[in-house]
Amino acid sequence: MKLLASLTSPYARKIRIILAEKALPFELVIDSPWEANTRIPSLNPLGKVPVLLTAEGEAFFDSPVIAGYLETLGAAPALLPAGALETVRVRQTEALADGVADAAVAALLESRRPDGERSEREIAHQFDKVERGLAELERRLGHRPWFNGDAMQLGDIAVAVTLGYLDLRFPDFDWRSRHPGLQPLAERLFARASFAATQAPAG
Ligand SMILES: N[C@@H](CCC(=O)N[C@@H](CS)C(=O)NCC(=O)O)C(=O)O
Repeated sequence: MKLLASLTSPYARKIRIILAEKALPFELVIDSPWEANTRIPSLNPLGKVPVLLTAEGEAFFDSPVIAGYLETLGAAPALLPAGALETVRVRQTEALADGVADAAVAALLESRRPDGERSEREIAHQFDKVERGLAELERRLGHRPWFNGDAMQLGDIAVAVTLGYLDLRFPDFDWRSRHPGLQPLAERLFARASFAATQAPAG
């Protein structure tokens, strides 16, 4: 099994963490869709990482689909519950966390546009999504240790990965003081070996 990923993608990090938590062997192939010689568009027509290549040569994308595939391999710990409705609820947490990451990525790309092309209005529009998304995640978590069920699941991983991405790209945003209710869960997950081993390189 091969995972094509960039080292800074939050979606790819989510998958690397799942692979580590489940101790599934895989080869990490570093590829960036922004590089001229990238293989990504030949495997994913959307031209995005991550892409998972199975041992049989099947390509899976995007990250929620890859997470679903990895669950079918049956390796412990289960990161999705047995029940269909409970699974939808975990997927909702994941979708909200991924959506916050989508908005943060869009804000970053906009902020990197040259002077005269950059829209501060667009950046603010994306940060409204980040802010609303984090507020809703904080509300949903309340004082519980996990978003869904009584053990770490896919939703918890997705949320912590998104918060880690905000630390990487927007350290001044300071989600900890804006949404302190998310901090205990995030710090617990950041301390896990799977998170430590997949931290993005600085820069
Ligand atoms: N929904 C996708 C998002 C993947 C994504 O946006 N990846 C970014 C890197 S963080 C990418 O490859 N962008 C290249 C592009 O949009 O052309 C997923 O969950 O896998």
